[in-house]
Order: sequence, then structure tokens, then C-alpha cells
Amino acid sequence: MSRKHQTLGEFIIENQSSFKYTSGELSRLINSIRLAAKVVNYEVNKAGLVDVLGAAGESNIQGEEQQKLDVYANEKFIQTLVNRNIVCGIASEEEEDFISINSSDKNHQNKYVVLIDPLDGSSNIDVNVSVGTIFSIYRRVTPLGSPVQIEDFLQKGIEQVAAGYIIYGTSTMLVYTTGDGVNGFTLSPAIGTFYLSHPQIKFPREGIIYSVNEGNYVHFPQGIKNYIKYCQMEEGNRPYTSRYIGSLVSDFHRNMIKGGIYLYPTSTKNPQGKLRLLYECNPMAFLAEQAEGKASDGSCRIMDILPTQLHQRVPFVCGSISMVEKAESFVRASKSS
Ligand code: P6P
Repeated sequence: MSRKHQTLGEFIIENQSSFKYTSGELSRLINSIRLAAKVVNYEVNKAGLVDVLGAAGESNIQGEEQQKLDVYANEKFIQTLVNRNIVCGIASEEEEDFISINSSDKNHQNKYVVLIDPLDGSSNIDVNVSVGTIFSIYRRVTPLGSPVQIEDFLQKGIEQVAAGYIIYGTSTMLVYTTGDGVNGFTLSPAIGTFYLSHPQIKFPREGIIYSVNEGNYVHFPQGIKNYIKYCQMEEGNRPYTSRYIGSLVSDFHRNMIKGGIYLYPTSTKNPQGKLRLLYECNPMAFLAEQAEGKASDGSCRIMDILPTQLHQRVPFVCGSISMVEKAESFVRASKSS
């Protein structure tokens, strides 16, 4: 049973036995993410004070200009996971290929792989808007004792054993699931401890917030256009309120607490969508479903999609279940007309 103001460390220990693969390794893995989160949080919070802003001058696998904090966050999460020697592999938005991890004494015996978006929404960093880290954890599927393979990362979202995010906002929170609901922990900056502040978060079944970049409206598929027009119609509790921060973790977090829907559809500019399946959509979909919400590509359940590439993109519709189902009905109707 979760108690308010319990620390994250106490929560992990108290709930370890409920995790079906309990061996303590996942607990140590979550703890290492907690440590990296504190280190990155410190740097994000002082970004405006030192010359950490501005592009690092390189571009990442996505061809996007890397902010220095992107590079820093990526290095810190990888370094922490490697030092703790808990995982056998890491994939990151900032790394072209996955990283195989093994220390001489372990001989590839670690069984978890982690996929991360180390600093999502980084274009918001230099305008002081919330950003976040997203993580997804799987058990490897290739034999222990051998180097990790791409198959260990290209698993359906339904195979995730844990997923979560850190939101570096007005307060810093770590929100995660191991398949037994979604719990949120808020960092006390004074003592550097995460406290259980949002036990068993649930998406309201209905909401009045829709989150989409309406600047892309003319490029959207007709079904999505029809849904957006539906959101803007005067009827019942509509028109809805449009809220779009341009930071997935922030839009998702607000919608999960207040009720709402987030959409990043395909468009003529992004024919596959923009968000990455493995380290953005799958972890957020796991959280959404664990919080009694829903996540699809507009038609199919996100967590049923079989990945084919490490950085593949998919359309993403996620949030309050009745809002997602309404959007899906507009997509279906448009396809059948
Ligand atoms: P756009 C940030 O780059 C991100 O991946 C998500 O965090 C965010 O929701 C989306 O892209 C914003 O994209 O095209 O609307 O600026």
C-alpha cells in the first residue's frame, strides 16, 4: 500500500516483492535513474546562470541541433547506468547505435536494457520551459552470457517491465510504473530526496484539453483535421481548451492529471510522425495504460507495434480514454469515406 510522503527509496523497497521478476536488480536500476535525475536536474536548473545554453555545435542522429544539455544529460544517464553495472545495453535518442555494456566480472550476465530520450523538448531549454527525460526498460531476449543484440531493443511495448519520465518543471518529479499503476515522486531540492506526492495517478476518463501543434493543421490527415474541428465546436463541454507546450513530457503530465489528449499525427512534413516509438511513445503508452488512459497511432495500440528500427517514428495519440477513442473514430470514419 502506498503512503504519501514516503521516499522513493522506501517505496522501491516496499514494492519490490510485488514485481514479478523481483531480484533487486530492477530496484537498483530505478535507483540509478533516480541518481542521474538529480544530477541532470541540478544542471538544468542552473542552465540560465552559466553558459550551458546554446547549441553544442553538433547534430544528433535525428539531424537536430544538439543543445549542450542534451549532450550532458545523455552522458550522465549512460555514465550512471554503466557505473552501476546493472544493464547489458542502452539505446538513446542521442546515440546512432545501441551501446553494449559489460564489465569483465559480469560476462554479459545483466538482464535489462534501457532506452532513453535523455532530454526531450530540449529546444525549450533556453526559453525556460519544462523539459523531461523519458526511459523504457526491457528484459533482454537474447541469451545471457553473450553481447546484447538489436533484437533486445526491438521489442513490442507490451514487453516493457518499467517505464517513466523525469519532468524538470516548476518542481522536479519522477513518474514511473513497473506494471502496478503509476506513481509520482517530487524532489525536495532542500534535501535532494524524492517523496511520493502523487500515488496511483489515473487519467480522468474524459477531459477538456487537447494538445496538438495546430500550426501543422493544413498538413494533417483529414480524420485528424475533422477531430480538431470537433474539439473547437460549441457543444456540451466543448470547445475544449487548447494547451500545447511543445514538450511531450509536460503536455502528457498535465493531461494525465487534469484529463486531456495529446496528438502528434503524421503530416506531409512528417510522413511517419515525429515522435520515436522506442524511447518516447512506448514508455508514455505504458504509463498511459497503467493510468487507465489509452495510446495509439490513431488506429492501432502503440504497445502492439513490432519495432523494426531503433529510431523509427510513429504517429501518436495519447490521453484520456474517451478522448482518444473519439479521435480514433474520426480517423476511422475518414478512412472509410
Ligand atoms: P513540434 C520535442 O522536440 C518533441 O519531441 C516533443 O517533446 C514535443 O511534444 C514535440 O517534439 C514538439 O514538436 O513539431 O510541435 O515543435
